[in-house]
Amino acid sequence: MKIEHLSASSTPAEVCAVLARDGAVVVDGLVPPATMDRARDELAPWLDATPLGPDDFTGRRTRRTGGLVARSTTCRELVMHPLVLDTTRGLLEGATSFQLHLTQVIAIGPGEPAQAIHRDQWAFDFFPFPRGYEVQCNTIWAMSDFTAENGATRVVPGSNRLDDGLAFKEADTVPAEMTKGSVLIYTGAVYHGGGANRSSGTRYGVNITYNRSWLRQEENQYLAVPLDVARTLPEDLLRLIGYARGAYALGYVDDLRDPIEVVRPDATATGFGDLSSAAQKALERAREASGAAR
Ligand SMILES: O=C(O)CCC(=O)C(=O)O
Ligand SMILES: [Fe+2]
Repeated sequence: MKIEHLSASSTPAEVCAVLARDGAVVVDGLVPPATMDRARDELAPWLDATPLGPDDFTGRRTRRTGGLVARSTTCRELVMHPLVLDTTRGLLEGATSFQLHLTQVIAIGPGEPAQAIHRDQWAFDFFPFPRGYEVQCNTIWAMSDFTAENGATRVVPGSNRLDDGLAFKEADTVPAEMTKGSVLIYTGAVYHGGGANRSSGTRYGVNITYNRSWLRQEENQYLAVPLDVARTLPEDLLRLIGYARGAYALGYVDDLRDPIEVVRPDATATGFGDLSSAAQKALERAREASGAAR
C-alpha cells in the first residue's frame, strides 16, 4: 500500500484516474518551494496570532489559520491553480459548478498525537453519499517538507471505495511524505488524518478544498473575505469563493440577479443561459444513469 506520486507535468485526467482508484495522490513540486515560503511570509502575523485547537480533532498542539484568500495573494494562486481546478472539475463529475469550501494553514506542532482517521465528507452531517459520488476535492500543499516523523497526512489508499463509518488505526495508514511545494490531492471519501508530530519542528500544510456548489461551504467566504477585499479580486476567483449562482439558481439575489453584480456592478453577468445548458446536460446524464440502472 502506497500513495502514488505524479510529476508536475501530469494532466488532470491522469490525476483523476489515480483519485478514482486510490482516493489520493501526491503531485511532486507543483510549485517552487519559494512560492510556499512567500505564502508563509505573507501569513506570518496571522500564523503567530492563531490560537491552538480547542479539541482533539482540530488538535490541541495544532494551529489552524484561515481566511487565506483575504490574507495572502500567493494563496490565491494556489486556490486558482489550473491543475487543481481541472482535477476538481473532473472528480466532481456532473456538477454544474463547484466552489471554494475552505482555506486553512494547518500547523501541527511537536508532540501532537495523530488525528482520528476520518472522511472529510462527514462534515455534511454524516450523510451517506453514494459510493463513487465525490462531493469535494481536497488539497494539502506542503509549506514545509512532510515526513512520517513530523506529521505528514496519513492516508488509507483505496478507502474511497470502502463502506462508510469504518474505524482505522495509524497502522492501517501510509504517510503522504512530500517536499515543500508538492501537493496531496484527496477526495472527500478517502479515509485519512493528520499525522502525529514526533519531531521538534512544526509541520505546515495549506489545506484548500472545493465542493459541489449545492452544498454549504465549510469556511464562510462572505464573512472571511471582507467586502472591500472581495471587490478587488479577479472575477473567476470571486465566483469561485461564492459570488456566483450554484448549479442553476442557488444563491441568486432578489430579481434573479447574479450575486457578482451586487459586489462588482461592472462584472458581466453570465445570465441564466449558460448555467441553464449545463444544468440541462446534468439532467440528461442523470436520466441516462437511472435508465441504465433499470
Ligand atoms: O493536517 C493534515 O494533514 C490533515 C488534517 C485533516 O485531515 C483535517 O483536519 O480534516
Ligand atoms: Fe481531513
